Amino acid sequence: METDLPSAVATILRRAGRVVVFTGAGMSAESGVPTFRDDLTGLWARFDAEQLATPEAFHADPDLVWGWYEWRRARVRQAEPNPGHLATAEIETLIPGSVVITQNVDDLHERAGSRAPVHLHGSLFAPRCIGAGAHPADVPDTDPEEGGRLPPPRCARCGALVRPGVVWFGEQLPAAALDAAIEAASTCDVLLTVGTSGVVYPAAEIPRIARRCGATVIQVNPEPTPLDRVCAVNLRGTAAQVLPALVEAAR
Ligand code: BV8
Repeated sequence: METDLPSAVATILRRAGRVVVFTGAGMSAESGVPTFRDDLTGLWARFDAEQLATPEAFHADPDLVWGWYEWRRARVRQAEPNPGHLATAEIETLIPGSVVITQNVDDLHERAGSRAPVHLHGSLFAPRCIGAGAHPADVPDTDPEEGGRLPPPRCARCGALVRPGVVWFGEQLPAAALDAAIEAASTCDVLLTVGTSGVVYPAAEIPRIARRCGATVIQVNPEPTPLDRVCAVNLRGTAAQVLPALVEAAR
């Protein structure tokens, strides 16, 4: 589908020295990875993600929560980066010094060629134990068809339960990632916010910080979000349609 971009957007991007691409779950939707607002299915249908993505849920029912994350990790392993991920990596090549900041816990930006995406909410691929040492854990891949309760493994070094390497609601974001994201947002010329509902904090502050520091904020989302009023331009389209058109225009 031809995406007609306001010509001003092409000029804004072409003149940008430093670009931040800030992404949410909508970035991976066209890779077949459900967004955070999508209804859960199967065993987890009676929950919403915000209930399961908490330390309390894991301690109350480790097998339910670990099974959910392993099923999501298996789904991501089966997914492929979409043209939006590839265009994002292309922006890093076209405009050196650009930074990808993601709220997503999948590895699709990396697999599309993005060099060092900043993961504000951790990763499905970095499980660790809940012991004092937070030891990284090697976890065998599971079959996505299984999709059920699964007892979390025990740490090979200290015997504590292994947990997903993500940031749950009520947990602090990794300080280094948050600092890097704030630094990038404070010093960029353009921030593209792609596929996020902009409701989870402090990540949702990132586009607002960029705007306060004088950057031009451009949103890519088929739906309106609370970020609309922060943006100079709201492109009502999907990541896989709009981002490749943006890159073409910026060449
Ligand atoms: C914390 C990992 C300190 C786990 C996630 C104010 C300040 C600070 C904190 C708070 C605050 N107010 C409230 C809080 C608490 C809380 C919070 O923000 N709650 C919300 C619900 C109000 N924040 C926290 O707890 C954070 N920690 O602040 O620590 C602290 C400590 C104790 C007490 C207080 C404070 C930690 C938050 C991290 C949670 N972990 N993920 C996992 O993945 O399981 S968050 C999770 O939801 C995602 O990672 C993502 O970041 C977030 C939002 O999802 P989105 O990415 O935006 O996706 P969503 O589905 O919502 O929307 C998709 C969008 O894409 C839609 O707009 C749709 O239109 C669009 N779309 C769809 N298809 C496409 C598309 N766009 C483009 N193309 C398409 N094809």
